[in-house]
Amino acid sequence: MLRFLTAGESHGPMLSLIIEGLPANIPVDIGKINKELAARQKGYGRGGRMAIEKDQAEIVSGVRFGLSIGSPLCILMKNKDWENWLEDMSVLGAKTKNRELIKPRPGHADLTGLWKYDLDEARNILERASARETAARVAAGAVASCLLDELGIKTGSHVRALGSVEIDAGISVPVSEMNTLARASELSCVDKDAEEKMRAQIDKAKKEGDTLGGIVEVAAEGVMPGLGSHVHWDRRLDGRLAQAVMSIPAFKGVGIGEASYGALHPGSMVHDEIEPMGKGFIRRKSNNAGGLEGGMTNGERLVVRGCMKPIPTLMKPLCSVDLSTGAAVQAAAERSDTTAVPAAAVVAEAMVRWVLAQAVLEKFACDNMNDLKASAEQYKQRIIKGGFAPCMWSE
Ligand code: EPS
Repeated sequence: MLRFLTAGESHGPMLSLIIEGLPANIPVDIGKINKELAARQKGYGRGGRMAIEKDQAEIVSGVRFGLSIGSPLCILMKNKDWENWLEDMSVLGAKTKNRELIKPRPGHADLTGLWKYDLDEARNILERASARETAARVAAGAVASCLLDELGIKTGSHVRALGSVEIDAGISVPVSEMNTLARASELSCVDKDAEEKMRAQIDKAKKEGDTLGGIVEVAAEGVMPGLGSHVHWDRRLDGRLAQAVMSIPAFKGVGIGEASYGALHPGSMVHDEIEPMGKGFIRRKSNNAGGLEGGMTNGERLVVRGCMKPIPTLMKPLCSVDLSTGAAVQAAAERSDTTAVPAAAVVAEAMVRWVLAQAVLEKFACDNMNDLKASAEQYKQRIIKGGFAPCMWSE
């Protein structure tokens, strides 16, 4: 079983990641991991923290001479900001009263967290609920992509909406170009007109002490049919992708393919008709299902969208209660981002990569990359010989 754990507080010494279940002989590209970490850090609308950090992964186990060795892979990422928090985030030192959080922010984990964890102030909750943890997830997703690359599975991500601005609905970018285009944009937006409008909304929100959410899209191509399964609820890949993406801080909705279009139109306008292509291949006339039917990948492009709410730390704070006096006050405000939607696209892509790598290893359970490739190739050849293969394999 492929799994990962992360540890680390936002202003603690470092983030750590342990990945278990990775097959041997996967080329682990540290350059790729650091590139993804850098992509997560950028984005117009970020706050002061990203000017302090330069997220870098240090691989300390599980890799030898650039290849995974099948043992747990451990990555450490230092928080540069830690040196500004030495006393207030001390691991074993005496408790300080600085930076206590007693005015919980609506929309954040603060209030419920302190009830649940028996606290009188919410700093401990903020520290772990912070989206800082997503840096470790991005590293995990980058390692997963080292495996997916070997099988020809490519992913990409971009921002579809930010604030009330949406990109032109007709825009469809090939996965092979998606990250080149999106990452050349400060807002990970492939539509220049929309990008300018998004930027103006961010400027306005910042001036007003407000924050903005948005919609991100992740796509994958080269995904073989048959990942996931229809046979049980927790094996359906759409459900597992939704859980993974929904677990990103501030995400409140996930859709596969044209999810809301499908809900509002009749079946005749929604389902993706099947047609013969000749030479033993078949194709679809559309891809509203986003590459998933019956909880399984179907060989079409995989499309996952996630809706992110605005960040709950507002510089013009909302109503709250002072937990030391019970008085009505304004919620706590401290350094934060006006929006982190572009970063969230990178994080969502990491989570999709992770779930795909898990699903691949469930379908082709192997301890090393050569066996895995051979097993995937045998599966492909068996389907092609059957005479009705997906068009992704037609060349
Ligand atoms: C983040 C680090 C945080 C915020 C943001 C994301 O840094 P700090 O809290 O020190 O300013 O920039 O976190 C949140 C918006 C949040 O709600 O926690 C990061 O590394 O992505």
